[in-house]
Amino acid sequence: MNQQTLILIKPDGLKKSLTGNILTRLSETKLEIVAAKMVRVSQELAQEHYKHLKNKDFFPELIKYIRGELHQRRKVMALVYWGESAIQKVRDLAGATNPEEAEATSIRGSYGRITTGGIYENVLHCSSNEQEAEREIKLWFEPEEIIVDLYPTKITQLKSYKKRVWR
Ligand code: DAT
Ligand code: MG
Repeated sequence: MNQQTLILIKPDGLKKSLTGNILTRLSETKLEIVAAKMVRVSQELAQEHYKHLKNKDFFPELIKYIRGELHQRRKVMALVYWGESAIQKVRDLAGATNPEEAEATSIRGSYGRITTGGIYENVLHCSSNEQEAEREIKLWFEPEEIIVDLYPTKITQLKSYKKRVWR
């Protein structure tokens, strides 16, 4: 079954110059990239993305981490991968959430670490199921940023609309 999944290359992955390595590993899946961009993550976006973890002790640090406050890299790379069993293929390649438990050859096993402060720096995020993938893709991307139609859309008339354009 064809699926789509959200991937984020997290600030530690960017700081360690792992973007190329991670994309190369992901290309083993033969999935198709249907969207990609660099994002400066707002407090609101970070909290919404990780809302299922908001009661955890590590939540405040997790928000700082995904916003790049721990790596002086205030950006993540966001991508949508599409194809047969995309969610499981990417999860398998990514490895376990805890990088110390992740299989050594997985992406997190190869490049992740746990900081002395207990943060799981696991270099990438990937959606965990179809419902989460839909929620996350709609949170991170506008329909026109994705080159295929993944979910139903509608046209809406915006009354007063301000937009930044090239001067
Ligand atoms: P995943 O990123 O594998 O989907 P998750 O959604 O359960 O895992 O957690 C999101 C992130 O939160 C995870 O990438 C790292 C962090 N995290 C999860 N459990 C943690 C823990 N016990 N201690 C520290 N950080 C944790
Ligand atoms: Mg998750």
